[in-house]
Amino acid sequence: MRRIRANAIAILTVAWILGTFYYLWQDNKPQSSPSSSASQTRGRGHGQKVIPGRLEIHRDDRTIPLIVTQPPRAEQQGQLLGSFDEKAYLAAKQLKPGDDPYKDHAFNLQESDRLGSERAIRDTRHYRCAALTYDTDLPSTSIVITFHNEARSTLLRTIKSVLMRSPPSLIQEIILIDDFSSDPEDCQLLTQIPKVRCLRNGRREGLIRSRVRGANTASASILTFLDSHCEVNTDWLQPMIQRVKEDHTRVVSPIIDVISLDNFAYLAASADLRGGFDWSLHFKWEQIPIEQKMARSDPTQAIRTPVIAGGIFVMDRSWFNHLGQYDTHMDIWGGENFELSFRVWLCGGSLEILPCSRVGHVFRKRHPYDFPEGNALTYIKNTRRAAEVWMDEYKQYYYSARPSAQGKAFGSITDRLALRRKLNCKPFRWYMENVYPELRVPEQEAVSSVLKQGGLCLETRGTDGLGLAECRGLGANRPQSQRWELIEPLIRQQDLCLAISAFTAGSKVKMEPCNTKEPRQKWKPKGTALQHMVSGLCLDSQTPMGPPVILQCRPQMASQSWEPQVIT
Ligand code: UD2
Ligand code: MN
Repeated sequence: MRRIRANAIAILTVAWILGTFYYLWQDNKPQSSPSSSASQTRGRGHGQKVIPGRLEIHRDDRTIPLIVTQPPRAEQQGQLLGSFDEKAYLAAKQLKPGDDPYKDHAFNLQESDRLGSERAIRDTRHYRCAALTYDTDLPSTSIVITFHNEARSTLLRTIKSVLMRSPPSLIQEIILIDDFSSDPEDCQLLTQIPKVRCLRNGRREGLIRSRVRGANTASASILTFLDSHCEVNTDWLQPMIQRVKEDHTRVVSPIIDVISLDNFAYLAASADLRGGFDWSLHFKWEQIPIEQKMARSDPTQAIRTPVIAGGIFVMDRSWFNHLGQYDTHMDIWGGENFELSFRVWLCGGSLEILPCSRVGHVFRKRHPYDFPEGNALTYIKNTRRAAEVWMDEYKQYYYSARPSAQGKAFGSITDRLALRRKLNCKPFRWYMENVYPELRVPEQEAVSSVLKQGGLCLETRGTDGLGLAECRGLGANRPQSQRWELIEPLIRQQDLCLAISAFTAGSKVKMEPCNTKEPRQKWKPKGTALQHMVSGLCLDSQTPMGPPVILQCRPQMASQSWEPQVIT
């Protein structure tokens, strides 16, 4: 008997070991997808073809590939650039000895020029991205690039990187919008490159109206926006088009890698970031919230983001048009990324960052171009429009954070408000609760109110009792017992706060010393009701004279309707 058991254990152990080896071998096997020849050569792991330019670091049991994307071979070059004379184009604009290389572009032009129009860059994706495959019938895209006085070398490198590192069938066209640059030839000469078109603005429009102009002439069903100083990385396009093909309401962007403005080194950006902002509508990169990070088992998964940086994204063209393109009353630069992000989330879409798509961008410390109305006023005008149209009551925090915005001109927003109504978009509160709950609402200044229900007022009695009573006094004569301060999440009267006694329906509500960390004291308004945040139950004056309780929320019920009326 014992021998049989020992044999069974031995057989099971061997089967387990073999199974594990088979699993690992499967996982490391180069992907052989009949659809994509690219994925055949780019599988990861051991025992596969050595790809020229590919370096590998061996560490423990893992192989971390450092794939360096190759410049195209000489014979491809001709096809890529058509009749375009690259040397002449670049040679016509050269830094003169003694010129400040940062002056015109706010990056080191000398370094950019020295690099030439193409170079190998490191494949900065997570190694598991290389094993992904994409549909063979992805729709093609129109690339829209607007620029004002971009350096020739960075502009050309942007275009060539797109042509070099995208499957040709996915690139319908590259539309350049020359936003009234000093030299029309910067754009015009580039149309000798196959697929490149150039539209020149008759006056300076700014990037927002320029992008709309580009989108309006695009012929592909998908739009891809890029800044004019980017370098796209290996397989940058397929993940984005795939996600949009699967759901046209998604607006997707890559991880934006950093191209150094000093030496043009291509640096990998962190894959744990998403777009965020503060109440002054200043964009910032922030860490993905810890719960979301913990839930991410697959590093190739899309990252939900409250806002996008703005410059690099892919969007279905019909969806872009349906949602109202951009607010074309915004000028030059700034704020359009918030407006677009709020609109996408509130009107039925979503925003994400795809870690398997990487695009490098030269981030600068100052604007190298002028703002006809001034930089500050333009930013205020644009962000004010975004706040006024989309942020509802939350715009007060924008004005508190940016007091200089008050009273500044921002033009008419009638059309955008009509658009919001037509699209039946959700209130900003929904965005705060569902998309960006991490954005803290600043502590409000204490304002005293009465909490009215019908003709009665909520008042305190004795040490911790509560009940409804006739409202007494006016203004300064209101008794202390009927004065409340609603400072989310607390409902406060001097040092005491409204608290539930237990988390179940029917539990009595009483007063106790305030403590912002105490879950029993946390409330938020829900329509005219006051909802206890943790239990989800609502404040209810079940027996008018007795203490209020918490019951299931039924917002239409008179006993749950509390109207805070500010005491003036
Ligand atoms: C970021 C975005 C940028 C835009 C901006 C907010 C990225 C990588 N970049 O600023 O796309 O969303 O935030 O508005 O997310 N341009 C014109 N006409 C003008 C001014 C600029 O065509 O009057 C072009 C410019 O040449 C460039 C693009 O617009 O190609 C964006 O301008 P930027 O590079 O100065 O903006 P950036 O990257 O600081
Ligand atoms: Mn830029």
